Amino acid sequence: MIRTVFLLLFAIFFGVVAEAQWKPNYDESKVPEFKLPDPLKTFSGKKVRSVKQWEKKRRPEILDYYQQNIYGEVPGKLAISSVDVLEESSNAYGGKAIRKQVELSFEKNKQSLHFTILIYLPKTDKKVPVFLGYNFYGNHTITDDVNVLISTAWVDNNPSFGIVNHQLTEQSRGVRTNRWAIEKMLDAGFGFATIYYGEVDPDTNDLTDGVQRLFYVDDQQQPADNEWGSIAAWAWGLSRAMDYFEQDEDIDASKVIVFGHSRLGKTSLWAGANDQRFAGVISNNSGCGGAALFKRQFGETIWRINRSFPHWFCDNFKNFNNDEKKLVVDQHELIALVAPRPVYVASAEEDQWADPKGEFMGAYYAGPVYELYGKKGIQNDTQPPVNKPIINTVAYHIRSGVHDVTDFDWEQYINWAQKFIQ
Ligand code: GTR
Repeated sequence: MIRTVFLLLFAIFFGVVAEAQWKPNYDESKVPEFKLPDPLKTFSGKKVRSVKQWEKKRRPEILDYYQQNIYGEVPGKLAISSVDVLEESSNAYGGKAIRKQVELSFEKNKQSLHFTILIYLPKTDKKVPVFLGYNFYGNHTITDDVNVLISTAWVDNNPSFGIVNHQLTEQSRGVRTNRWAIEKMLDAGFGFATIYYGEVDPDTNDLTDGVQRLFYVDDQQQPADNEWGSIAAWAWGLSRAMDYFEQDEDIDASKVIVFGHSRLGKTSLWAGANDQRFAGVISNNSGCGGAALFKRQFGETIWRINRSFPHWFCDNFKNFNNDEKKLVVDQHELIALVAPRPVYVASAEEDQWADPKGEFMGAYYAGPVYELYGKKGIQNDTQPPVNKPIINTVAYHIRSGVHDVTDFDWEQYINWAQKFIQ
C-alpha cells in the first residue's frame, strides 16, 4: 500500500515536472528527421499501381489502422430512431432562405441521445448542395436569427460569450456569427447545416455523457482501448446527419461538404475518411490529429494532445506518446482516404501550434493517391505565399492572422466547392 502510494506520487511528480518543462518546438531546424510512409505501398511492402489495388487493399488497411490505433472504431450500428422537425420557416434571412430545425433521436440499451440540426437552404425548386459543420457553442451562436433554438446540453463556460454554469442562454445568441459566412453560402446556391457538437458528445474527459454510453453493457464506463474517443463520436454524428439528408427532399445528399475548424477540423477529416457519402471535406486549422504531419513534432505533439485531451482519440493512441516513429501512417494518408473526393486544407500564419507547414505537407503528400484517380493534387512542394490559395481537387491556403475561421476562408471554400462539387 505505502509502496503504491509512493509510486503514484512519484509518477504524478514527474508528470507535472515533464509537463512544466515541455516546450513546443517552433524551430524548423529542430524538426527530427523522419521518413514519411508511402501511401502507395502496402504495409507488407507491395507497390500500389491501380485504383483497384488502392480500393481493395491499401485504403482498407490504412483506414483499419486509423480505427484501431488513432481515432477508435465505432462499436456497432445505431440508426436514427426518430426525426422531429421542431421548427420550420420559409422566411429566413429576409426571405432568401428556408430554415429547418430537425431533431434526430437515437435509442439503445435503454439510453437515448438527441441532437438538433439547424438548416438554412436557399429558396429554389432544385435540391441544393450543403455545407455541414459542427459549432462549438450552440446553434444559436452562429446566427443573429432569433428563431434558432437554444441547446440545453452541457457547454464549456466562456464568460466573454456570457456562458456560465455550463448553460446556454439568450445572452450568447449570435456571438459566433463571424465564423460562418451563411449569406455568402446562400447567395452562391449552397445550403448550410450545423449541429452543436456537445449534443453528440460533450467535450469533457468523461465518455459516459455522450453517444458512447448507448453501447455500454452492464456497468461499463468507457469504450475499449480500440474504440471511439470523442473525435470519432463527433464524426459518427456527422454521418447520422447525412442519413437524415438522404431523406430530405430539399437537399442534394450527393453534394454534402463536411467542414470543421480546429478539433472539429480533425473531425471533418475523420468523417470524410470513414463515410464516402460526403462529397468533399474542408479542414480548417486542424493541426495535430488533423491535417498536420505527426512526425514533424512541430507545435502540438501526440503526447501533448493526449495529455490535454485524453478523450479525443482512442486509448491505444497513447501508445504513441513521444514515439511518433512507431506510427506506420501519417496524416497525408488520412487526407488520402478522402480521395478522389475534393479536400481543402487551410492554415493560418500565426497558428504555429497547429503547424501550418505540416498541414501543407499533409495535403501535398496525399497527392499521389489523387493522381492515381487522375485528379490534381498540390503540384508544388513549397508552401504557397500567404493568402494565395491553390485551388485543385486537393486545395490549400495559408491565410494571414490567427487560429480562426474568417470570411476569407469561406470565400475560398465556396469558390472551390463551386468548381469541384456544385
Ligand atoms: C487546442 C488544441 C488543438 C485544437 C484547438 C481547438 O487547445 O490543442 O489541437 O484542436 O484546441 O480545437 O480549438
